[in-house]
Amino acid sequence: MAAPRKRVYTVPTMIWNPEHECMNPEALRTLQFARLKNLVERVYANVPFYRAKFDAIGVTPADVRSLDDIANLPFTSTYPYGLLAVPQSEIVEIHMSSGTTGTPVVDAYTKRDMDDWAEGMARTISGAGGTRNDTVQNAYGYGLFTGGLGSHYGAQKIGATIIPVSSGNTQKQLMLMRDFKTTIVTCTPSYALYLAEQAKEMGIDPMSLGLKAGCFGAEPWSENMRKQIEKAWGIKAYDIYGLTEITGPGVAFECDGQYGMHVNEDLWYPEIIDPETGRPLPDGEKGELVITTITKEGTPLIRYRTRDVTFIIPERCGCGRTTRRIHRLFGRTDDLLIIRGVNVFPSQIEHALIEIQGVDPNYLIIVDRSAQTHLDEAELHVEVNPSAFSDETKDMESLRNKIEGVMKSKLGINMKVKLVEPKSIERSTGKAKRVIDKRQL
Ligand code: DLL
Repeated sequence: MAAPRKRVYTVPTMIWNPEHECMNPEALRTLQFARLKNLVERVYANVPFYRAKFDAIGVTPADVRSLDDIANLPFTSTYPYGLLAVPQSEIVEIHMSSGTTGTPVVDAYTKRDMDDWAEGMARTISGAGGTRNDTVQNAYGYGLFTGGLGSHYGAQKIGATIIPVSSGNTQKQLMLMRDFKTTIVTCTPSYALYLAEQAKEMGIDPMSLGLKAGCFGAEPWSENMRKQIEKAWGIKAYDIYGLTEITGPGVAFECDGQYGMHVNEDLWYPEIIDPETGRPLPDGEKGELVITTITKEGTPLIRYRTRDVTFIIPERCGCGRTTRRIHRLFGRTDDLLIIRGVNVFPSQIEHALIEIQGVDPNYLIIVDRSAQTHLDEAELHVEVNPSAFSDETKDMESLRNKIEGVMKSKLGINMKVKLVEPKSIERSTGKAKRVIDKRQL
């Protein structure tokens, strides 16, 4: 019998974890099934919410006999509180976002969850060509938002030098890029364009800063925008995906091929479903992305409906990774607005308006992307209540300022408010049209 051959990887070193990213697809499915089974057992035993959902449709962990049986498990559509599947003492960090459905979501991580998150982001930054020799300027916001710390942990895991500058502070960003010779930038795509624009205004040629790549995500963007960013900076711009409920960024990322984002399937199992019927769709068909967090300990999610619309690219990627790719996102099944990276639901605006005296909760939000700054701009038209309508400019001015202040403090976005006459906003007998999105994404 021939001696067993030494395992040799012929893939480029940029693949952070060839063992999992280039796994034989059958072996990957076996691993996914083992992890799914373990997850189902854990949540059934520890999370009353899941046990009740399983019991309601007569499914027990013993009914999960193959990976395909995932289709028999119930979806999780909203992210309820109380999903902790481990004692609180096991939780080492929490993050939060305004939530993609309008209700705030809290994600609680154990030590292992933190490792998986860093792993997902290490693969992401490596996918963009990052190594320990790189300097990563992290301009995603630090704090409860997952973009900042998620990218931080990933960059740290690959041993790169991190500049934890967080978002904003444009002049300082450019100064840091120049002084510390940043090679990779991580931020929202709109901010990347804004930074380039500002650099030019300050007389700095962005190309002269010597960046080589950027990891951009957290908001919708387009191929056209990618071209603009790449041209302005002379870099490769990579699309990266994730959401707070499913740990944060690092769920899926582009490789050098820049066509579709590899899902870290050994950690987060993807499905595409028909959003109307809930029926699973085959690879290649466009629908709603559903994710099961097969290794998550703190707040695991079974078949979480992301509301993001994409398809799984059926062909294997030429980069050497065997993990499946999701196409660049097409949009969402709901009406979530992402303005400068901040998630806003029209219903949240409505709730905030209800509390302000003198205005009716009749409003229209117009979102556009400035041709000069490439940043999103939101204008909110609000109907003034007839009892509060005044000819005094200063009264109207102070009401307008008040609304702008409330929007900033409650929703975290700067909106230009325009007060309009009572009953001037078009009414509808069906669903009200609250949003006009003029952005060409
Ligand atoms: O935005 C996590 C993240 C941070 C991803 C940094 C990438 C980079 P949330 O604030 O919970 O989490 O928002 C998640 O943002 O459901 C999508 O609708 C949208 N989104 C995220 N990445 C992309 C992308 C973070 N690459 C929601 N393209 C998701 C389009 C994206 N939309």
